[in-house]
Amino acid sequence: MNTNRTFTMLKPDSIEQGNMLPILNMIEAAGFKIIALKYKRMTRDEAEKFYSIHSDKPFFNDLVTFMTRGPIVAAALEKDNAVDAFRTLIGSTDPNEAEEGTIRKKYAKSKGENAVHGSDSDENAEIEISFHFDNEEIFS
Ligand code: DAT
Ligand code: MG
Repeated sequence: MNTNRTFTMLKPDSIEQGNMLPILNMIEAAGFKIIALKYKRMTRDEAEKFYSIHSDKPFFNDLVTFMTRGPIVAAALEKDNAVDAFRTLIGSTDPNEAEEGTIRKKYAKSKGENAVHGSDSDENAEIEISFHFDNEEIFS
């Protein structure tokens, strides 16, 4: 299993606010190689599946509605220790608790609409990358 890959989405709030390129810039400037990239709108079905681990949470319906209200940018990223390094770059789930200089501190408005997704483990990174990309769409 690869331990140098992670998966991200630039969420609809980032796209709506014109932050697609600034966020991609921060990701590249932090040393991540973008090995797959897609601009798409998720269906409700896809979003429910992607976030199925949260299906019993009170915020699940709002989360799915938010994630499907407009397009997202999905990307697979490569860097040493990618999962942890990317979680550090994006900061805490709640932007009010995120460190200075993190993507969420800079661009997220709330815990619910928090600009970016980042995988939480190597195992989930692989699952999430293959959820959005076929092998021939990955340039590693
Ligand atoms: P993260 O995205 O930092 O991995 P998570 O996996 O716990 O956080 O939750 C997934 C997403 O669900 C999160 O990015 C935003 C939303 N969410 C989590 N907790 C929430 C809460 N208490 N209220 C509203 N939305 C929440
Ligand atoms: Mg998570």
